[in-house]
Amino acid sequence: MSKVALITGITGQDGAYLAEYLIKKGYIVHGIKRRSSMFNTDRIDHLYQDPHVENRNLILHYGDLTDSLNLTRIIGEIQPDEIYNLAAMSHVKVSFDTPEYTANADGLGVLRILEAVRLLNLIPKTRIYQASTSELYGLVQEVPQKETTPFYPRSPYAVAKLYGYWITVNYREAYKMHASNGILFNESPLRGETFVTRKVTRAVSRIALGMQKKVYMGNLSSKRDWGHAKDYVRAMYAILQQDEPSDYVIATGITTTIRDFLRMAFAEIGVEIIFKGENVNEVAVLNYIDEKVFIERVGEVYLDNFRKRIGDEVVGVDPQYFRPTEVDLLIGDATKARTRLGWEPKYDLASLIEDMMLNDIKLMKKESYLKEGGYEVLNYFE
Ligand code: F7E
Repeated sequence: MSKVALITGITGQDGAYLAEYLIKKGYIVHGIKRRSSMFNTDRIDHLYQDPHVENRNLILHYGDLTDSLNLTRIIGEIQPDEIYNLAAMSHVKVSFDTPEYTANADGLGVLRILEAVRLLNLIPKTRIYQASTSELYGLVQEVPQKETTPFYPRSPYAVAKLYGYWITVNYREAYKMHASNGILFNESPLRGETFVTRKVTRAVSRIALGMQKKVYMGNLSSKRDWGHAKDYVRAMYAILQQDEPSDYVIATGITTTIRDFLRMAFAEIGVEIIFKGENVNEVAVLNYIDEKVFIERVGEVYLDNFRKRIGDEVVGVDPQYFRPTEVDLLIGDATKARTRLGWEPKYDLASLIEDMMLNDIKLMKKESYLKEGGYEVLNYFE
């Protein structure tokens, strides 16, 4: 008998990687997606199966973390062995504009899942993974951050996630649930376009192809510990395979500024940028092209135009991207995950950026119609 998993947030970055990973392990994967008037399943289209296919291993349900009846019905019907709660309003800046919805989905949504499992008498069967976040550390109380580091959330998003974290711990202790938190620090080519890493790799690709002149950023000095979501979904799975539930930090242990991330993304296509000025007047200027690398990564046809841009400003600062309260520094210590789960990341920051840049150059070429070619079938783990 195949194991059954339920993934909330299956259409998101981590949901898509996890779905593919679990299907490859022989699971039947159910996913919850929100109804939208536009298609919102791009990231899992390669896994999609027509409802008329027999013995499907991917089944999607409409639902929402704000709807208890819906969640309880789905969990009751499919009786999952494992639930991965990855759904959330996940944009930190947007959470300042939609704080009540964020609290409802990201905080109470966790309670709804835990309660559904309890009320349906599924505690002995169903294991739960709660997607907690490095944003919980906020105004960091310790460097690097580990499982015992006190939390100090700095956004409505992180405050809602704090409730999600503690209600998971509370249900574990009160009702002996196999419920665990993963405190993750993660990115990938599937990252939404408005998060900083993807915004950068997308913009650098568009600048290289002549589709965009400049990118406007927020706080260039904040530091993040970025790892590849592909590595991180392996940790989620491993957490639920443990005999005892527990909470784990999953991180690379390396922290980098947004400024350096920009430098590295440009370097990936053989381009050197130089930062000048300070605060809102800070800019980055195109300084040098290693033409051999540019041709290899971007293509010879784009070089002439790009050469003319040496000396141009390609990065500026726009205060609209500043946050009312910022998280300045995140760096995780994943020693517990390494020792107890045997988890090791395969990607470092350079290979993560390489993966993101290759993907975005390809995507942007398609978008600009400068290169022909149909959509490729993606297999993230091949
Ligand atoms: O910002 C700075 C920004 O929006 C990272 C979510 O997935 O990861 C994410 O939260 C940093 C911040 O992600 C821009 O001020 C500068 O310091 O990519 P982000 P986040 O806030 O770290 C954690 C793990 C989660 O759980 C969250 O759900 O970059 N920054 N300039 C910028 N950020 C954005 N978005 N755009 C800029 O132009």
